[in-house]
Amino acid sequence: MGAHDLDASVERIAADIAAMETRGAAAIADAAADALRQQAEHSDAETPDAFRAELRAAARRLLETRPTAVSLPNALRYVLQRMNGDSVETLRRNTVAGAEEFRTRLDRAQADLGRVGANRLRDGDRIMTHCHSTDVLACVETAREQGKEVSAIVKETRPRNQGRLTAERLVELGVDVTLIVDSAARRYLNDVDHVLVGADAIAADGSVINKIGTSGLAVNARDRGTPIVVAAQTIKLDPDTMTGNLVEIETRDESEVIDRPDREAIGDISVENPAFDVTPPRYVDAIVTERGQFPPESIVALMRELFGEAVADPWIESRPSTEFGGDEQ
Ligand code: RI2
Repeated sequence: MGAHDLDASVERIAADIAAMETRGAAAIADAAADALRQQAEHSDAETPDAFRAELRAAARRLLETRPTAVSLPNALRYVLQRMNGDSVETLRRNTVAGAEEFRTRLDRAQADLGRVGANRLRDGDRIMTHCHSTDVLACVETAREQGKEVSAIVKETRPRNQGRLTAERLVELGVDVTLIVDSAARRYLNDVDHVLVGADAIAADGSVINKIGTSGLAVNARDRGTPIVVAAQTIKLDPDTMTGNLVEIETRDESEVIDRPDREAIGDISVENPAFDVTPPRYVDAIVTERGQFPPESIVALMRELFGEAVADPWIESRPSTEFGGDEQ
C-alpha cells in the first residue's frame, strides 16, 4: 500500500455510509472511527509522514459520504487528534487506541443519555417518533428497564421509511406501536405526551437539524401543546456553527421519491429530495444529552466547554509537506 492508498475496509465503510446501509448519526460516527482504526492497523507506510497522509486521506474519503451528520467529522477529529508519535508504530498504536476509546465513549454516552431521557418518561406515557434514532431508542429502553409502560405513535418517515425500523425495535422493547403515515401526525398529537426525536446536528443557536419533516412536526406539536424533546449525544453538536457556519443539508437522489417510469408518466416535473430540515430552537422544549438536559438556547455554553472557541480540521493536507514531497514518498 503506497502513500494515500486507502485500505479496502475504508472504501467499503464509506460506500456503506453513502448508500445508507450504515445510517443514523451515531452508527455513522462509530463506523468512521472503525474505518480509521483499520486504515491504521493495515497501513504499510514506511515513514510517519506517509502514515499521517494516509490517515488524513482516509478521513477525507469518509467525510465526502454524507454532509449533514456532524458526528462524522467529530469522530474523525477525535481520532486524528490522537494520532501522535515519532514513529509509524507509535502513530499506529495511538491512532488505534484513539479509535477504540472513541467507540467506547460513544456507547457509554448513549447509555448515559438514555438514563437522562428516561427520567422524562412516566409510566403509561405515549410518544410520537420520527425516523429512526438510536439515541431516542436508548431513552425508551431505559424507561422500559425501569418498568415503565410506554406506547408509541411511529411516523413511517418517507421516503426511506426508517419508521419501520423504529417500529420493529420498539416492539422488541415491549412497546405498544401504532404506525402512521407522515401526514397523519397532527391528528394524533393530542393523544401523545411527548414528541421524541433524534438529531443529525445541533447548531450553536440551538437549532435542531434532523430528518426532513421534523420542523413541521415540531410546529404542529407546539400548536397542540405537546412537548418536543430531542435526544442527541454531544457528538451531534456542530462546533463550526459557533463561528457562523451553516449546516449543509444533504439532498439525495430523486429515485428515493419516485421511480423513473412513474415520473415520466406524469410529465415534465422537477423532483426534490432534501434529507433534513432545521427546527428553530423556539419549537424545541429540551435537548437531552449524556451530560444532562438543556434548553436549546443554552446549548452553546456546552459547545464551548467541549470544543473551545476554535476547531481544527485535521484531515486537511498540510501544504509544506506536499510541496516538498514529504507525504508522497
Ligand atoms: P442516531 C438519522 O438520519 C435520523 O435523522 C435520526 O434522527 C438521526 O440520524 C440520528 O440517529 P439518517 O442517517 O444517532 O437516517 O440517534 O438520514 O441513531
